[in-house]
Amino acid sequence: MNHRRSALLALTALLAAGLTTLPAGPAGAVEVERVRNGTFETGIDSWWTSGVTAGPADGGLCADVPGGTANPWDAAVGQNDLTLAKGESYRFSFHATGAPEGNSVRAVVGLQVPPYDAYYEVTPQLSVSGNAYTYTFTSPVDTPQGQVAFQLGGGAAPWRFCLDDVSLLGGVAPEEYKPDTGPRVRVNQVAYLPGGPKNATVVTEATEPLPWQLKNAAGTVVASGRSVPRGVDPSSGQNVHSIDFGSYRRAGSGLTLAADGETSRPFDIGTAAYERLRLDAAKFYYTQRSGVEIRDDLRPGYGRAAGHVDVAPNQGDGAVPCRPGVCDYTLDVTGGWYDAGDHGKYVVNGGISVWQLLSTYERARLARTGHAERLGDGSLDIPESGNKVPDILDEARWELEFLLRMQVPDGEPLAGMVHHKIHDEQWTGLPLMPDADPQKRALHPPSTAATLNLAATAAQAARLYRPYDRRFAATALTAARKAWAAALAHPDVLASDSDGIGGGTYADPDVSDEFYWAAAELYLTTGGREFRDHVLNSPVHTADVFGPVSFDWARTAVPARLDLATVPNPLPSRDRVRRSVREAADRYLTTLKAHPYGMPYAPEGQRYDWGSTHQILNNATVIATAYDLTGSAAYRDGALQSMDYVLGRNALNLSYVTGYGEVSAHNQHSRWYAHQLDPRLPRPPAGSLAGGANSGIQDPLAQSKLQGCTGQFCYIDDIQSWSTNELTINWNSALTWMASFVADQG
Ligand code: 9MR
Repeated sequence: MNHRRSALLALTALLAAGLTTLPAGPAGAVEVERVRNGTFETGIDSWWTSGVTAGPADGGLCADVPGGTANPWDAAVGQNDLTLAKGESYRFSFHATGAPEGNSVRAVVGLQVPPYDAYYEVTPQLSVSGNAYTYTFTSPVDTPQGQVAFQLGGGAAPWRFCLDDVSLLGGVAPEEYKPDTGPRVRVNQVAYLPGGPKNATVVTEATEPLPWQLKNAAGTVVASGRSVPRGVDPSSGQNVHSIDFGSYRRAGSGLTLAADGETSRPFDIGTAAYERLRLDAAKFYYTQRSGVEIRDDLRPGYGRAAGHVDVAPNQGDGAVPCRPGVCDYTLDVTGGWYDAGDHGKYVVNGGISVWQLLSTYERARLARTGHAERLGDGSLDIPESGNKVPDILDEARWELEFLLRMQVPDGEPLAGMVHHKIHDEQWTGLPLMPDADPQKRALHPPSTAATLNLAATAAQAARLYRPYDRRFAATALTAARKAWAAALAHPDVLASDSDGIGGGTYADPDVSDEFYWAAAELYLTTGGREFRDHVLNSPVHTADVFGPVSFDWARTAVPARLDLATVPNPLPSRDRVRRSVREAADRYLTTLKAHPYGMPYAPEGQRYDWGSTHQILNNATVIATAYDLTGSAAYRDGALQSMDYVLGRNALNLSYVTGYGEVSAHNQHSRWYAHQLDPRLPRPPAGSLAGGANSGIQDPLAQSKLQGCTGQFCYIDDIQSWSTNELTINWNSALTWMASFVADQG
């Protein structure tokens, strides 16, 4: 399990004074003050300072903060040894000033020892005249080693910080988190296609049909009808109706839908937004690149120094050793994409992401409605634009080159296998620019899954790059064959599910689907009998592989089926493969039709998966592929309708794609798009998909706000919620595929 560490300072407390008991709080609970000498009556007793010149002043504590430090925690004041109780709510308050104007303090309640978990943190901007700040949170843990810290570093210029009236009051009433869900009429806030389905959901107490009106931007009613009561939706717990206004087909912008006295957020009817989204979703990858400077002229506001290129404080990816005892060589594993909001690079997640970007292109070339030229050279504004190679292939190659570097060199015992991942030794805090990561990097052991991911994607690359770069295609195919042979020789080397310190585990106990996928891609590229036989003899070939979640980084049988079904090939049982895709699409359509929010996703017990938005899009991809195979409008409409949930037709009335829709996720968990924590940093770029509702709520922030949440409500647009609100390469690849499909239907 991964844990995001927020670096607090482990400094020894000076004094441990007694606790003050205050009058009884709500419901008879006793309110207990945890901070000692919070009003600085006795100077700065009980407080530690680090990297600042601090002392008593103006009845409080003032600190002169030097300029030019790298991290917030390089200059700080705080207090240790505070007892926190799991499930108890605390009111954290203080008074602070900052001069000159515009400086921020990162105020954290967390763990004083490694791994420095932050249980609560805020970064208010301070004023010269001063303000009182008050927050309530619930502790996710029991610990006697709680810490309050005020982190002040990271700024270029020196400044002065003053603090008073610090309090951490236990036993207060928990603050109920109520998301602001806006109007009860829920629509796709971006756009419906003129010739596509148009559906909405109304949250209402009403049990009888309600009248609705569709209005144009001028407020004129252009269509009307009656809603369909759908009862209580188990994925949200809400009583809902659905509205179908698909018979209205005129393009326009700023339309709204009114029902039950409420008016939806505005939306368009048109294709333009999807043409933009297809590119923005794919442009996401350039700014995730490791090992190269991001050019501000190509991504205004997003330029940054190259990360992990052996320039201090980075320890670099140029010559990375293995974890102790794993190998005695080093590898140059520069390049690739950062996985998500962390600085790790993981082969199995890189694999599915590359596959999906390449498949976006391959589909656009092969499908009746495909427009490969829209992803062509010059489409994505990347450094390679203008090299006569489709930009989406150039972008995927950035990751492929990295995957190739992860292969164990010839002459080593596991030659041909592929290292599972490379990442930091410890989890790092937020924000942290890639070039500022001071951690040691290490290669983790090779795994059969990683090896087969390289085999599959390098084989797929070989057929797609051949027209543009024969040498690269040949290199890729050689590596794919070598990986395949190595995987056969070492068929059960699994990544450890406890290897999750400093990076995600990406452990997968079953690699039969990875074997099937790699064999399928090698077969499609080479026609080789060995690969064909493996496909035909694999139990995965005849199994029902289309579950409630069709595919993801750990479930790779469906990618194989989709490619065997769509990429021309003479496989003997190909009809059955194609039928399996159609039948699966029928099932996802049944789910979609039964769902009052119109999505092809109904996990067992409404337990939403980590990254549920991309699971919905991946299920939609199966439906879309059935359309490509058959041309049947029911599949096309189902795939199109699936986008609605992601773009706003949901219980939270929120688009999960940054910059798309009137209200969209924009605080995704990322170490460098950390605007929420540091106003000088940008938000995620337009077109970044948030992971979305996750019933597991594994992070402390989500645990404190979302305990007991139902399905769709298990989400919060907060940078600290890494389990519900991260951005990742494998989620944006699902968005890229689907956005491209939808744009092609315009
Ligand atoms: O997407 C991954 C999810 O399927 C796993 O359950 C989870 C826990 O291992 O990890 C997710 O992946 C994260 C990875 O471990 C580290 N980088 C960020 C990824 C997205 O949160």
